Amino acid sequence: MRMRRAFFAILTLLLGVAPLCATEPKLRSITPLGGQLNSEIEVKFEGERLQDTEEIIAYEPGFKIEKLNLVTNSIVKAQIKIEPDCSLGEHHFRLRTASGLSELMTFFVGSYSVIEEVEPNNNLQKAQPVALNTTIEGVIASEDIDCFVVEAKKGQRLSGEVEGIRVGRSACRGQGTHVEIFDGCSRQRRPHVNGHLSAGER
Ligand SMILES: [Ca+2]
Repeated sequence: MRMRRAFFAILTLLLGVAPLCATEPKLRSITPLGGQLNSEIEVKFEGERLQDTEEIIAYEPGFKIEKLNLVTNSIVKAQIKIEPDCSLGEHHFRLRTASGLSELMTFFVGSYSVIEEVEPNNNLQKAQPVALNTTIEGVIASEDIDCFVVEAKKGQRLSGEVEGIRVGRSACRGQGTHVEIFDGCSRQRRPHVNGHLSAGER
């Protein structure tokens, strides 16, 4: 009799927990992944059960949510102002809905204007032309090569930086970033200069 009571109590507890988990918001992505300092951009949050979003929580100062638009159950759009005093680098956003908090997602703030990567750009012949002092945003779904071409004068210093974040541990295991610079005329690889070019991942 004591055993039957114990079984009944555990079953009731499990049945009570299941509906609570199903109401929590699920945040899968933020696009764009970053923005320029002192600008206003539209940011799209995609996931599940986002229809009752009430707030975008920014964990660092420097963001002003101008407008919140609940598009569908899986898409929320927000007009976000990146204030002049916002710090450069990685920031963190989370959605608060009437039924819970979403996962934490990262958002990068840079000093340059942001453009999207355009595929195909997998070899030097198809390199995407970009202006200097530009941030290029893209997503690596699997192994990929991205080529970009910039115009520079002889002797001009060129600095490049890669910031990458893994989305899902198992799908991206072993993934890394690597940067090479080629001379546009001779197509010869140029040696890296210490401190001027870096690639990183987390
Ligand atoms: Ca590519």
